[in-house]
Amino acid sequence: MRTILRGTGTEVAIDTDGPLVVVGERINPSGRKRMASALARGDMSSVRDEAIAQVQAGARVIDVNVSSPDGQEESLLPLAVQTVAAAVDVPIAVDTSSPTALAAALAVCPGKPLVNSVTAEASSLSAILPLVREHGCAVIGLCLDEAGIPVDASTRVELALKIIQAAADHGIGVEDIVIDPLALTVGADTTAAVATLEAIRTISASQGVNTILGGSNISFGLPDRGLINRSFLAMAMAAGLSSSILDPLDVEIFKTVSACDLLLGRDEYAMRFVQRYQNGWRLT
Ligand code: THG
Repeated sequence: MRTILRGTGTEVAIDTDGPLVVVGERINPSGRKRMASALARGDMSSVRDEAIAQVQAGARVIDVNVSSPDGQEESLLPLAVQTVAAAVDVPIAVDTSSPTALAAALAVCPGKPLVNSVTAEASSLSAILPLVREHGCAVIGLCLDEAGIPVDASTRVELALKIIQAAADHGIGVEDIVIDPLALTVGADTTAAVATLEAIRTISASQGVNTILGGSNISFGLPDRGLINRSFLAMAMAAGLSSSILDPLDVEIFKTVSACDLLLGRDEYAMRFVQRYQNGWRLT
């Protein structure tokens, strides 16, 4: 299945049979004090610079998250989306939990963005899906509801089905849905990774739908988080993961993605792997 996204100049397909689509995560003030204070001043220079750097490093979609405790998201998100669209030609993932900020951002976002995200909560489905339909976007469906993130895989699969059904009721096709099964930390519960991998396997096999994982929650509270994150990504790709929100400037994670694409038969003649190696793991 192919989920088509469009930027101002490029079309990207998240494809259950294709290489992993890397969504750049770096436009996000959480844990980045410098970006947070620039955003609070309405200074978009770091947003522009991070968009350009991530595309140069191989990101094919740019996630834009400007959430902050002091609110302003309704004015900052459209501004950040316009800044990214002016700086790079790739599709944008509009990352917000605020329906009003989302509506304002979609009104100015060119192409066909990826809405990040809707949950299986009734209030989220009814607020977000009409916007997705109206603007002809694709949408990430998070496997959580009023009770939170289910610990087991089978309840996450049920929530994925609920989102797919609700989207169909709003006239949104399954090809425009990307399911995020979410990851809890293995530091708190050593069955956490297995549950997420099982959810990816079941959702992609039974529905044929595209999947995405973000963040690095899996390793929270543990040492050598990069090692855990890269190992988990390799396993998730083997389970059928088709896209991931990650830091493309982290060369080690980018190398893992390239090696796994090759090992999963998604890099004919090892062309991309060899080319990236020859480029010193820079540029695609
Ligand atoms: N699923 C979906 N969307 C998401 C997430 C997800 N969006 C947000 C998040 N999770 C993915 N994005 C980030 C962005 C930044 C970081 C992690 C995930 C991050 N920031 C460092 C910190 O907080 O310490 C800053 C480190 C640095 O300066 O480089 O780790 O799961 N659909």
